[in-house]
Amino acid sequence: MTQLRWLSAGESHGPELVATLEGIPAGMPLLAEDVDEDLARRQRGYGRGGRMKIETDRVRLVAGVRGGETLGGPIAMVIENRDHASWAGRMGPEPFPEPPEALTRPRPGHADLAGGLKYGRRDLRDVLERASARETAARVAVGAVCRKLLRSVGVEVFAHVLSIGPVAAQVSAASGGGLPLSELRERARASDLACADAEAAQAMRDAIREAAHRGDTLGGVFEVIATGLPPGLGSHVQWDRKLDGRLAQALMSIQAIKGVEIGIGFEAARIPGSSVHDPIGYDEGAHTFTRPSNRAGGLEGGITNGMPLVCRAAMKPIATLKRALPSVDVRTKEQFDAAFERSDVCAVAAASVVGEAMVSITLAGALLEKFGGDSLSEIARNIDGYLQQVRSY
Ligand code: EPS
Repeated sequence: MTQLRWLSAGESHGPELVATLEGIPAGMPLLAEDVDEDLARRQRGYGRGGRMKIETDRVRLVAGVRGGETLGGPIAMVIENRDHASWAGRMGPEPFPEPPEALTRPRPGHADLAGGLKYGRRDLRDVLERASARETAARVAVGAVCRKLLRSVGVEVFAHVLSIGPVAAQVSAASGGGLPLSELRERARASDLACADAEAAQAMRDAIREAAHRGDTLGGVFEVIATGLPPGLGSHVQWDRKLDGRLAQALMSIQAIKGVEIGIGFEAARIPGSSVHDPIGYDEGAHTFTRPSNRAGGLEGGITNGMPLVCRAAMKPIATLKRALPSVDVRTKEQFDAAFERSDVCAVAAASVVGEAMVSITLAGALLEKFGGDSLSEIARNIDGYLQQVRSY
């Protein structure tokens, strides 16, 4: 069994973000531009703040790739934080000549206070620098490599935004909203809010603009879909091998995500079983089982069933508010408004790209567990053999 492992490191205003990824087979074509495309998509979105005007995220592949192909060893990637240049004397590993001004007014909803208490830091910058969603650039880099592996075996992963604040798009793959998945993907790709419903996207922009005027922020819901998955990824036999549980953890670990659904999710709790479960048919010609609906979202018993995988994640509004909420200075215990430097008003479109990355990483891990080999050709052979077995079932 091949195990996919990865870690990220880096502070939001430190010199660089770093990611290492192990388990990707040898012989997979990989260029920096494959990663940069996803990094650029993570930076867009109506409602992003000033930081995205400073950064132009690009990856440097520093290990595990030679001549445009993976070697089978750990892949190491570096993304520069351009903004680091303006943090001289306040960020970086060397002792500071003068103690930098401490950030002492925690933002409600951010990691500031809980992290400060836990790690015993009185300058809350020591917490927020790592808690910041800037870290998601590293996840997107890891996800882009995993996406490349998935694509080489016919699996596509994409996301689209379903709602922002009170405004909802009138499309969904899980509820069979009508749009073919390829069109849903194309429309979402073309939208600055990753929303496939152009009319709703306009209303979302209006809502974001109004929130910005009020000094407020907005959250939303995005959906991640994976097509081309073979049946049989994940397993029912042990709790930590169930793919639905692993996907939920992967999505919930994204900064500001407060809820995850698979298939019709919470809706399944409100309607009878006969309206929830997807009937099973068989196509004699194609030697394949068929499902007229996909309310399960492609997973039964924690195992992929051959239908598209559909997950949704709910993002809370960003915790850094221009019109700050009441807070307490951790040194004096006096009541003050929370700290504000700058912030995004809405980052749901960006989070949807991070969602794609986290789903891609999870699926690549499950794929390698089932078909793992040391080279891409070995994996392709293993998949072919298994699919023959499935067809003759
Ligand atoms: C982000 C970079 C951050 C924030 C945002 C996401 O940069 P800065 O803190 O320098 O403005 O814009 O992070 C948050 C909203 C947060 O609460 O941490 C990025 O690269 O996505």
